[in-house]
Amino acid sequence: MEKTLLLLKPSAIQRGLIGEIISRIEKKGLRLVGIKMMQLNDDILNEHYAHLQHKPFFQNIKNSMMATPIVATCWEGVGAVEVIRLMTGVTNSRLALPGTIRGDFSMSVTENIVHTSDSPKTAITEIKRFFKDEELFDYEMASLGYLYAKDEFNP
Ligand code: IDP
Ligand code: MG
Repeated sequence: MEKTLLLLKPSAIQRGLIGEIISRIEKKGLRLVGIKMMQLNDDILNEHYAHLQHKPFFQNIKNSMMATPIVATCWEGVGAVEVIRLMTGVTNSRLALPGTIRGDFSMSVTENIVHTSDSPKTAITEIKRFFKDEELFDYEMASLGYLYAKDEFNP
């Protein structure tokens, strides 16, 4: 099944939103397969935000991501990348729709609460960046038969 990365940024930690956000994803029906607290540094952020390295705000983003530890989470489900991306909302939180994480909890572009992988290909690279193989778990989810119909997911 598809996996995706969700990082709770320092803005989520400082705003007291860790539980709320994890709870939303849990209730939606994704399976939590990895979770840990980490202090990010320049090296990992240069890699993670390489697509923004020439932007004038690059250092600001990195500083924002290093301000406190973050909580890295990995989730699994059918179409997990798209589902969590939709639940995240657009980058500029002021334009993110109500009901999304950014739309409900943030007024900022930079301090926008979460990072979420934007495609299945990116998700694979990003999960490897933040989790070792042994930090990801495979276990039976008792609710699976009620989360999906047999023609949607049949292990
Ligand atoms: P995403 O997080 O919605 O995928 P990206 O374009 O990948 O957005 O940008 C990564 C992060 O960089 C954003 O979540 C946001 O924190 C920050 N960022 C992106 N664009 C801007 C900007 O124009 N000004 C300030 N910060 C930005
Ligand atoms: Mg992105």
